[in-house]
Amino acid sequence: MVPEVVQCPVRPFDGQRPGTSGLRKKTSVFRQPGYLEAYVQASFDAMGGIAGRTMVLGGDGRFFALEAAQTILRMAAANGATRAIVGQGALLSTPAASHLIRLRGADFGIVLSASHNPGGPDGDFGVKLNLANGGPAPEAVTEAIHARSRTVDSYRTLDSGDIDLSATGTTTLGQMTVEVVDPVADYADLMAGLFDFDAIRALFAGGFRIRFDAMNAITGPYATEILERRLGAAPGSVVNAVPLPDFGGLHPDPNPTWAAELIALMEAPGAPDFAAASDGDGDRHMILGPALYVSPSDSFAVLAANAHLAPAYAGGLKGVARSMPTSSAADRVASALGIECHETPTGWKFFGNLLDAGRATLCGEESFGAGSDHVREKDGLWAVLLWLNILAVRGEGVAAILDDHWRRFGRTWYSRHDYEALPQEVADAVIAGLRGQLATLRGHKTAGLTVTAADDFSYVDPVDGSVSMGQGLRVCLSGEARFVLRLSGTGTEGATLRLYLERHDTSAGGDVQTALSSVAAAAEEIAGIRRITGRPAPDVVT
Ligand code: G16
Repeated sequence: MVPEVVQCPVRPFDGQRPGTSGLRKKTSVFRQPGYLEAYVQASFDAMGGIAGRTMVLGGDGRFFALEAAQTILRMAAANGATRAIVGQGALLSTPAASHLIRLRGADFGIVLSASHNPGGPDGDFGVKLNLANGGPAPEAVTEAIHARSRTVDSYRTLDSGDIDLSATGTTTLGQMTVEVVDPVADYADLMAGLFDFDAIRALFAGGFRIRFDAMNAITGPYATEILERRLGAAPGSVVNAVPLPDFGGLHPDPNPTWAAELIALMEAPGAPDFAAASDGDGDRHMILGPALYVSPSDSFAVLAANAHLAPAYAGGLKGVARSMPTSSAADRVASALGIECHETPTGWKFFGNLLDAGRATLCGEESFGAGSDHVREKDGLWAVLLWLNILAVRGEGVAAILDDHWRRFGRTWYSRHDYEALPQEVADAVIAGLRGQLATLRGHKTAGLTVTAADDFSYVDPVDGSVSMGQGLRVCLSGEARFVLRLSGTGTEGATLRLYLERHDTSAGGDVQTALSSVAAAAEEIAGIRRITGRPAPDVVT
């Protein structure tokens, strides 16, 4: 018997405005009766309805994802979708979901993840919407979802039970076909087509040692299949390899603070030749060499400078793009290569048009994200594989490659200081204080530096002309230095201030924080973060 479509009343919920990357809230907020349903119905309505459409569905396996997947499947069927392609166990990394949407010509995808935020009943949950190009819904759509969420008063669902997502195969839910697929296979095949797997295999066969920390999150099955099974890395190279609903209590954010164990391993004698970590949903990466942390901005610049060594990019890059707070290291590479370099607001959604229009091949962000036009999301394992391809072809280690890069392009010293979980009004006061000074800062001297320009970044998309205002406060300083201040759009507790520090020179060695001390002093003198917040130091330094 075909289950009945039912129309359930629901009240609109406040605050269903997608942030930098989808709607992220405490899991307990998402578990309120009707909360997920109201948001999903608003999303379907904002897309003009989903009748006759095909949806991809998956996520990073965090707590509440399986339940949410069943709810969304029932709603998709009741709203007239004809097909749902679901990762087995409701698992799909963000880049794999993006690939599946493109591969299967799906109309949209939903990824259940709060990315690098912790999971579990007391952690975070999130819903991301991607469109037919495989990329995150652009601002026009996320704003339409928010607008609809304020008026939605009912949702459509099926009067039916759960379906089995634990095994691959095809079934039906009402009139909708549900195809449960292996979450890893298509993505692994894509990677095999981009990179020189023979060269990487030879590298591992020659004794090259790698440690990949999947942080009990989604990349475990992908990394095990690709690195260990297909490329021959030693068994056990991938650690924390099973996705757990609460990430085993880990904070699945690949940075020196939250991947401290991996950092310690790489600092110790006998460290592997190369290490990497990824985040909750598999779109971020951190790269390490023995006693060496590669800043994400440098990682992106190195990838851009060496991408031609991988088969997929052997013909050269059409252009590169980076988010505004990301360091200018990649700009110098683009200039040497004679290719376009775009500066976008923070959020992968801003790269979509550039990738679709063939204006950029590689995109990167300071927040441990890099990717290419192979999908429309950043991609952690892709970055790791491109690094391995480069190491294999050049026959050099991470340190030698970085040293060579800095010799060629100079060094862009870079660090981000995060002040987390601040009372919203306190964080707003810091932002307002700096914004109020922007017009008069030019010529101001402090900490041996002079302000050369200051503004509130706005972006005009060169492809569709859309304008995004208020995307971060920039203060440029003499000596090729600058600082940037903005509020995070991905936190779920209070407000997080991000201070980005940068300075370029021709030296290579030394301590990053020391190299940036005058920029940090200038930022404090001008913006007064510690003075206003009363915090003696940042919570996280990357
Ligand atoms: C998301 C976005 C990225 C952004 C990052 C941090 O990544 O896709 O573009 O750089 O958040 O954003 P914010 O500084 O606003 O917190 P993810 O990996 O969390 O999806």
